[in-house]
Amino acid sequence: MSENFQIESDLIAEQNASRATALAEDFDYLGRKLGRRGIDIDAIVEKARGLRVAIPSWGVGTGGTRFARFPGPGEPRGIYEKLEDCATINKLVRSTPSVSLHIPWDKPDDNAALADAAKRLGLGFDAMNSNTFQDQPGSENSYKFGSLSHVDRSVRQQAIEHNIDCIRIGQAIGSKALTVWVGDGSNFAGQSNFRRALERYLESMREIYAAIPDDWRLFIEHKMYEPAFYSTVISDWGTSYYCARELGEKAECLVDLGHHAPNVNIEQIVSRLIQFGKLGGFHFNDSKYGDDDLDAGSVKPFQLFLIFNELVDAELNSANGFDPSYMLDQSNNVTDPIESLVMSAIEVSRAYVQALIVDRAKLEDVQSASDPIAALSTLKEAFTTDVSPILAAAREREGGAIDPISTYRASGYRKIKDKERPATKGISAGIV
Ligand code: LRH
Ligand code: MN
Repeated sequence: MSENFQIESDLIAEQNASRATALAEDFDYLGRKLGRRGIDIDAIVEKARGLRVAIPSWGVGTGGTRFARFPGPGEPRGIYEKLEDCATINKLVRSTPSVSLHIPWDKPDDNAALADAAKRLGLGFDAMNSNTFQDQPGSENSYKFGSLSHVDRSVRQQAIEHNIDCIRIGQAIGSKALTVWVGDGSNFAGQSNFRRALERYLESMREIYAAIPDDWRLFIEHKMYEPAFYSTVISDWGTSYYCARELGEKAECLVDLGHHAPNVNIEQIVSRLIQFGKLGGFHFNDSKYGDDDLDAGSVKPFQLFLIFNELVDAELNSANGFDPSYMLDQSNNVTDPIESLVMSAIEVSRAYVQALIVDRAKLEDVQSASDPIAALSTLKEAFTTDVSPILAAAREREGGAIDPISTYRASGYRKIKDKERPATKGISAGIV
């Protein structure tokens, strides 16, 4: 595997050298500006250097829709090539050292070999993702009418065993969490008994929970609709929260930004889950209509900022058990997936840094004074501050690229991978 092309640190150093003066000027200017607000820019850079967001293995392949998928050049053809691309993203932005696998899409033939390969690439593994929304060749039972909530015990048993299998693989490669998203639901009124479906889901999840190691977490991912279009068993944060409470302290709620109706106040859902001690993690992406899985911060950057505003508030007030797991979950249908994931990782860092420079003392004062204009202006002052120099400095100090996209393009990585990876028919690394 090591003979495959990788972007070397001297190329990054060379590219950074040509941008160092401009960055120093911009950084100095921003430092003085924040200094006037009593903010130490270097302290913010140190915080930014610590932010980590996991890459979805399924994100480095070209995604598609039910209408079509347009594979790009040099598509990864398996988990090892997916890891190469994940390592390339981390080399450039230095905030994505872990990968979230999806089973069976990434089922390793040899767990230890996979863990070694990841280690050599400077990567680790974040939450495992089970898949009981597709039937596997040769599988005994179909998930057409559901999985963990299916009326047939044998189907539920198959789905439970699959989730336990994901835990075992995760333990072997160093993961510490399992994300369970099920598409279970109905397409017609009367097709499903809402109460009994949820009871069956919980009964199944209790068996999965029993297999969760003590130092692991179980993330419940809710979603309003799709693939079911009339009702979904775990359709909202309230149901997810109820189930997490029912299951026990290792069970927490995962918020995928695309899994809500348009205009839902997701930052308030985040605040609630933090207050209730059940915020487990995120799948960051963006959307305009449905679960569009677009690049994070590409449609509603203000919403992403407002979500991090709640997260930073919790971090500063060390809310009980507050340790959310940050992951991207997007489908890159028309871009180079590496470029989209690099941009998304940068936008997540941007929202975090903008939230770090919010004048929280002032915000508290104007909130107690019921002064909405002053409150909004206090947030907007942070949101409209161009923190790019802080993000670039954090990457550079971590050994990454000041300008990741230009550096990536200068490396010719995709062209080289196109030669290294002759396309193989029928292999799809993305969601479809
Ligand atoms: C469901 C979802 C879930 C993954 C899948 C790839 O929409 O967000 O997190 O399993 O996408
Ligand atoms: Mn998701």
